[in-house]
Amino acid sequence: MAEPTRRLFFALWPDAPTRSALDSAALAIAGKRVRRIPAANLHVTLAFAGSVDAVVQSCLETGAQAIQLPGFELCIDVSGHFARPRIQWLGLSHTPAALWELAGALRKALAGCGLEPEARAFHAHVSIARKVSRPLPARPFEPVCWSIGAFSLVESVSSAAGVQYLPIRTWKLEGQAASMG
Ligand code: 2AM
Repeated sequence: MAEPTRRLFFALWPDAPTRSALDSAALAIAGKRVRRIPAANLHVTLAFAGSVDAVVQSCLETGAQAIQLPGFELCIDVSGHFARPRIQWLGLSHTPAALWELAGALRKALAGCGLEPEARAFHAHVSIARKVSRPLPARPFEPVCWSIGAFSLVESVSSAAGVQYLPIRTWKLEGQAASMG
């Protein structure tokens, strides 16, 4: 019998005020006529593992545990569109070096567990609406600045009701911001 698997990814998982601010920004961009991704699902993917068994999950957790990087601040202040997956997103006009480092370290951890390297380059974003064929017109929104003190391993669970993301483990980053994220 095939091993049971879980669909996993590493992410920046917003605290409640950040989630609410991201949802307000998403509403400002998408308006009410576009079906938005539910507020509870908003996040920044750092590295995508896909469907993995318990052995690989444990390897990923060991890899994540070994990461020693500082906390940092980021500001989500732009919106854009990915044409092929038809996603409208919120993103950053400036990606902090610490965020590149964290995403890079997690991609290395994935590779160390035998997973295929990701085909796409890291592009920090929060998906806000799917099945958007053309970029939504630029509209002003209040930038969302976010203290990143931790990152999470998240499970994607699909059901008839839709997809749900469940953070299953969180690791703190070093430094002052660690207690805030
Ligand atoms: P998206 O928001 O750009 O769609 C859970 O599915 C998360 O993992 C989503 O944030 C999604 O990114 C990302 N994801 C899904 N499939 C992926 C893939 N094949 N490669 C990289 N990231 C992926």
